[in-house]
Amino acid sequence: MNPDLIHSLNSLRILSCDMISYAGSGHPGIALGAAPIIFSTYVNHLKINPQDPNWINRDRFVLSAGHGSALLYAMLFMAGYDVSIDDLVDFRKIGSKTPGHPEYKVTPGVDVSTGALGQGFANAVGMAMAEKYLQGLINQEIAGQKILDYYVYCLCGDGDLMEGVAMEAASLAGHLALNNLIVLYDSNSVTLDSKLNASCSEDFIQKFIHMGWEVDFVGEGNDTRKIDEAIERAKINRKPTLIEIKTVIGRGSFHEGENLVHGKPLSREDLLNIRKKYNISTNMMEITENSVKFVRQTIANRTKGMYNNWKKYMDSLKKSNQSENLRKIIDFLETGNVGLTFSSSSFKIQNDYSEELRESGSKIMNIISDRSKFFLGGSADLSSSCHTALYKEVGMSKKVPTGRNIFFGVREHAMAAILNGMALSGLRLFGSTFLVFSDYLKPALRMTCEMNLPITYIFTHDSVTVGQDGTSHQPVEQLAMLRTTPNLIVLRPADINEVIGSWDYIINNNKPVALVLAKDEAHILDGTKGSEVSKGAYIIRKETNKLDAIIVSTGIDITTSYLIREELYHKGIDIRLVSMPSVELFLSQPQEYQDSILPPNVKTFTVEASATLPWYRFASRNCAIGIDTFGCSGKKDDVLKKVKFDYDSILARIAGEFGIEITPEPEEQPEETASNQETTGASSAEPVPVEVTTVETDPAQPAPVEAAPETPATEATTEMPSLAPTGVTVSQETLVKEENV
Ligand SMILES: Cc1ncc(C[n+]2csc(CCOP(=O)(O)OP(=O)(O)O)c2C)c(N)n1
Ligand SMILES: [Mg+2]
Repeated sequence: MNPDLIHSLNSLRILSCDMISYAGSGHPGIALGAAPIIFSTYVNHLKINPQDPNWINRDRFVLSAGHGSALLYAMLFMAGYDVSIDDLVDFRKIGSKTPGHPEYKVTPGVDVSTGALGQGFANAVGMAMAEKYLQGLINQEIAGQKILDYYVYCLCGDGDLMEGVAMEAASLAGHLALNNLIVLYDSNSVTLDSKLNASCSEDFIQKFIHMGWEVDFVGEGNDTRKIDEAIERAKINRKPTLIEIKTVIGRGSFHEGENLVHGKPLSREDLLNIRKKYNISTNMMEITENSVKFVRQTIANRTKGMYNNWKKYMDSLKKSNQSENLRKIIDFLETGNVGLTFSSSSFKIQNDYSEELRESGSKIMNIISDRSKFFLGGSADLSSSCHTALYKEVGMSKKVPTGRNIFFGVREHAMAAILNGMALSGLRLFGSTFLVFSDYLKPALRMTCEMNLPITYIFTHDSVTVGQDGTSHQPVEQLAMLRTTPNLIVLRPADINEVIGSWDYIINNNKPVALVLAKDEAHILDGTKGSEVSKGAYIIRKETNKLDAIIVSTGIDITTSYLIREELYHKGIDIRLVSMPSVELFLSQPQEYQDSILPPNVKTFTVEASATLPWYRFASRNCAIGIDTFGCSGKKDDVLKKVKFDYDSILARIAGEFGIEITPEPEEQPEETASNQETTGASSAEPVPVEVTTVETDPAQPAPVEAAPETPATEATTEMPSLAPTGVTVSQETLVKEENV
């Protein structure tokens, strides 16, 4: 073998181990064992330009085994990225370019944040899907296009392959035949705690074959030629490829082959020992010029032509007569412009509008989807329940990679991790499931937030009112979980006005968002405004004379709060009603605004059908009204009564705080309505009107000074328009009239 290559490879090993010992923490096992894999990939295969790390047609490299960060950073330095020896010295220090595990947008050359095992693997699947999608769009414009033809490489370990999320994603990758995906499996049969066989005895090769992958095997992970050959074979496969490469963890160290070397810096003696074994005579954190030169030159010789030719090709394309579509695609690739404009101010909604919120959500996202091909998404097998299908679009498949409805299957966790991978290509994405199952995808949603990716999670069936499916389907604590996730904007709109406002926020702010929608019907409420959603909270019904108290409420629960507010007004309690579609957005407003909506020292109630924990920062003592127990299987109204979140119970609690005792009406068996019988399965084509209770006013009380607006409760039940949920263009003619767009 080429002695320069061997010297460079060994220098990479030593430098990585130096970094770890210098920092006092890190993972030398993978650095010593998997160095030949990463070295071969960078030096002999990746189509990259270290001087242009964001080149849109670069091959992507995902270090799913993120604990190998030192190895990656040392490789990036040697390859010529903007990472210096000083940056390597700063490994794991605050503010450095070289954090403990790879972080997106921190280190040039790092395409995605990894470290939580399994995520990177699934991100790589998403990246490969995004490329297929974009390639498909370009292919419709130019045959034999060369704008995008990159591979996604992923280096993973035993730990990644044990994680469920990787398996979910691998299953979908096989199904979609993502032949642009090459996974390099650092197979050392050792993990952090023990040998792999203490917990795992399956045959990954067989497993992947059954999931529709090509598989390959390299028996000696130190043999870069064999690794090269396997990668060359993988490039021409018609399926995704897993290359199992047998390595020895901590190769060369006193503890090679043992789990001890996985995550403990090598001792001074061991650093000297490996220097001897690998024939490297540098001091700590030093590297020979020759080794760096060899790597940089080999990469440059191999890739310079590719890069320059691609540039020339793009220049000539841009000078040629491009179709409008191609122009948009090139603009998207170069600037990230997804060509979406959306403003809540251009919508006018009928006063008597009424429909399930998930359906309102569906209409708006279908309007958005008409405007940009860079907007797409899917569901973990619940699009017909969440109403998140793009009606004019087809499903994404192996044959039709341009399908804009992604069938993720019942794989919530992979859905979110794949969305992350796809979003890294600049696409605007959404994914849907029931709110209760947001727990299934939390680790990937967390990564969405860490990386600040503009993904919209649409969580429907947002409270115990899902009813008869029972506790497994009734979210209680999920909103608290979402609201405690940093950098996530949680939006729980009250009616279609706020749904439109939510999408306005989503489209114009590029943030990770959880859009939480009720399955229940929502009448439009007097006072709701789409334009106020971005402020997080606003007054929808002001106190009439004097401010006795405030009710803060969200989502569908505002309807109940509204009725209670009116009833209490007639009992002499003057309440301000505040809609708070987003706690996070409200807290980001200037203090003055916050105080104008929620003046300090005013008795404040919060009303939301979910865990009360997030509300204590606003609610007065004993005034956070919510649900802190699991629900139960039963009809919606019965469930609400059982968890004491029905109209009467909430009214009695608030009134009780003012010394007014309200005796709930004798319990009646609620009538069987179609709405509370419906299960969480796909909804019927004809929405069914819900019954609305009429509020009795108390004639003994003085009439309000200011006439109360007509409340939804006093309106007759609105006959809802019929909307076919699938395969039909959503008509906006009578329901949502958009102006000036
Ligand atoms: C989701 C997750 N769980 C646990 C860890 C902690 N952890 C980091 S590496 C590792 C062992 C991984 O084993 P393997 O992939 O075989 O890596 P190797 O020891 O061979 O380097 C564990 C448990 C993690 N980073 N992510
Ligand atoms: Mg291992």
